[in-house]
Amino acid sequence: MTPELDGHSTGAPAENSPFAADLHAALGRTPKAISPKYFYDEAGSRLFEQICELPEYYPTRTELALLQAHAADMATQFGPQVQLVEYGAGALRKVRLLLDAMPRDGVQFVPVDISGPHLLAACDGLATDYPGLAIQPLVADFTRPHTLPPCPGGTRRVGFFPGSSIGNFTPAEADAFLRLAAAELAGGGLLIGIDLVKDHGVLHAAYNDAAGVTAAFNLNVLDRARKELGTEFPADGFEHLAFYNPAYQRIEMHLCATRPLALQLGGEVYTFHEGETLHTEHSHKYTVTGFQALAQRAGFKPGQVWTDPNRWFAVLWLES
Ligand code: AVI
Repeated sequence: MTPELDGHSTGAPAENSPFAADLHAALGRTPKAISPKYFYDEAGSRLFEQICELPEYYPTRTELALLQAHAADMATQFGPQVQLVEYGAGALRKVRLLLDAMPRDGVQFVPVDISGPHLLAACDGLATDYPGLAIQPLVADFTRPHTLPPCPGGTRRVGFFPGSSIGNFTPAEADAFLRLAAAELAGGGLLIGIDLVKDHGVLHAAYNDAAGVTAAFNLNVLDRARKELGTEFPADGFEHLAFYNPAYQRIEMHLCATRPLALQLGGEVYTFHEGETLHTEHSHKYTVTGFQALAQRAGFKPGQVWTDPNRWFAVLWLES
């Protein structure tokens, strides 16, 4: 059956934007899938902050507790003179725990993030709280080739990639990032946070919170399309779907059509049958040894590991 036209574009100015191009590609492929990077507009970033505070969402608080408890031990892996590179720097909250454990005059801090305004605002705050700290922000997509500031002689370059953000990469993307990092951190190392495979009920709850914040975060992709592209996706046309897929060791998030839909985007019509989904995110869970093997293939030598008593999350030191 051909559904009636449920959404139409009002011809908003951003129709030639990368988001419009990616949304066309996402809706045109089978199965339909879009990059999770489109979650993070202003509203999505605020919703993600709220997710981090949810009782069911354990990764943020577990990683913070690990950093709080072991920052001094982690910092001893780095050595006294360090160029500390934070990948996907964001709000610069977690790195403060490391900086507090490092000799102030031995550190050059290089936060790398694609969002210039956010990065610079976060650096202003850091500079106020850490006077004298050498901060050299770099606005760049850290998953693509980029040029870091030179590392002075006698200084080790150390990467920091917290938050289990690597879980949102496909296995091929994770491998490509680790290879790139191993090359640019040669002679130093990488401190990385990963979310571990665990009881499926715990995982399910973390992505299906009772307050519905994760659902709002997922559905925000459609709000963003409405705001930026003028596409009138019907509010009741999709619902949040998140489940653990053991075959891939990952949580999958989807937007699931509640009925047959026909959506118009910039002159194209895309149909959904009832129950068909737009795949919006995967969040891979690792075992420590599985991740170490991945890192080893990319050129790292596994070092110390810090985990919580439940073994829900791990911070790994990888020598390069
Ligand atoms: C950013 N990233 C590590 C989060 C995760 O858990 O995969 C994003 C997220 N998606 C839903 N809740 C949180």
